[in-house]
Amino acid sequence: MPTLDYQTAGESHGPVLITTITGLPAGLELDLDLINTELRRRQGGYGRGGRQKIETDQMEFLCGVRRGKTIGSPLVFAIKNKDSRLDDLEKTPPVYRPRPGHADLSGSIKWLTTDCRETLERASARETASRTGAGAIARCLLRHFGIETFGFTRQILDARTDIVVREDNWHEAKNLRDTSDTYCPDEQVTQRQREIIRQAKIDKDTAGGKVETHVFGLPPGIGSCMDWTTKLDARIAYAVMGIQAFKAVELGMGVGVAGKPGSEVHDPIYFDSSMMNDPCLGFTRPTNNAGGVEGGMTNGMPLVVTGTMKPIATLLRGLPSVNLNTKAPDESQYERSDVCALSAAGVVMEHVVAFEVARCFCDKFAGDSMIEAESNWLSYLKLARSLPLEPPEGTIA
Ligand code: EPS
Repeated sequence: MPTLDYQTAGESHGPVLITTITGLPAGLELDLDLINTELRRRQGGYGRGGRQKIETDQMEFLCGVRRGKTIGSPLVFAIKNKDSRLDDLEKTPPVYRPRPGHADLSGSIKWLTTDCRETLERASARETASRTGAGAIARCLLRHFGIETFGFTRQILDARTDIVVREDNWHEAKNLRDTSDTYCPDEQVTQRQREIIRQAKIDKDTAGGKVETHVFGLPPGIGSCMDWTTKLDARIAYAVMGIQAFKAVELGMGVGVAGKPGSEVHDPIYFDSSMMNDPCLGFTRPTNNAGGVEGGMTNGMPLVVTGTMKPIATLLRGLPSVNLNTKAPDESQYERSDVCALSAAGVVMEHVVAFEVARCFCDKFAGDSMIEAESNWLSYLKLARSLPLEPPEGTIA
C-alpha cells in the first residue's frame, strides 16, 4: 500500500487539469456533491477576475472509482478548462515583459526563453482547482471518521476579523462565512474587505491577506516525531507554501511565540474523565497556542493553520520591468487576472491541509481498505483510552 499522495498536471489555458491520487484505501465513498460544491466555492468571492465567469469546474473520475467508491487503484480525475486556447498564438500571445512577483522572470531564464507564457501557464493558480479537488476527496475520508475542516478569510490588507473559532461555534461561523462575499465570518469586516478590493480595482492595484484553516475531531498521535518527513506540521508547511502566492504559514500562535516566555506559550495539560470520548481523550487544554500539534503530532486539540498570501503580481497599472527581447526598461505585461483571491485561497488552503492530515491519518490507520482503516482507528482509540495498558513499573508520583 503506497503512502497517500497526489500529482497534478495541466496548463491554465490547456484543455484539462488532470490529478492522480495514489494510496487511497478501497471502499471510500466519494461525495460528489461535497467535491463539486468546494470546486465551485473556490471559483467564487469578490475580487475574482473574468475567468471565473467562463469556467464551471466539475470533477470527472477517469480511473480508480467504481459505483461511487474507490477500489484501491490510483484515482485519476479531470477538471475541464472551457477557456482552452494554449495553441492559439493570437489569443495567448507571448509574454516578454515579466511581472515582478510572478514566476515570469525566473522561469523564462530557467527554461532559456524570452516567452514567459509556458512558465506562467503552470505557475497560474488555475492549478489550485486540482489541489482543491484532491483535498475534497481527502475530506470524504476524514469525514468518515468524524474529522471536519473549516477554512475562512481572516484578513485582507488591514481589514481583519478577531473572531475566535472553536469547536462549539464553527458551524455558526461557517454560516456567516457562506453569506460573505470575501468568505469572512464577520459581516462588518466583510464590508471593509469589499471596500478595500473595490478601491484596489479602481487604483489598478491588488490586495493580499491571511486565511485560516481549523480541523476538528483529531485524536492525539497523527503525524510522527520519529522522522522529520512524517511530522504533520512539516507536511502542512510544505504543502501550504506550495500554494501559489503564499509567503508564510503558521500553526497556532505561530511567529507570536518569539515575543513571549514559555509560561505564556505552552498550553497546560489537565485531565477530565468526562471527556474521555472526545477527540482529546480526556486531556484538556485551556489554550491552544500550539495549534493542535506538538512534536509533529496531533495533541487532541483542533489543528489551527494560518497562511499569508501576497497581493497578486498582475497589476492592471503595471510595475517597472524590462522587455526581455531588448532589455530596455518597460512596464510589466498585463494578463487577465484577479484583484484579490483571498476567498479562493481560503478554500485552497483548507483542502491542501485536509490532504496532509489524511496522508498522516492513512500512514497510521489505513491498510488497503476502509474496513481495515476503521478497525485500526477503533482499536487505537480503545487502547489509547485504556492507558496505562500494564501496571506501570516503579512508583507513580
Ligand atoms: C492567474 C491568472 C488568471 C486567474 C487564474 C490565476 O487566469 P486567466 O488569465 O485565465 O484569467 O483567473 O486563476 C484561475 C484561472 C483559477 O481558476 O483560479 C495567474 O496568473 O495565476
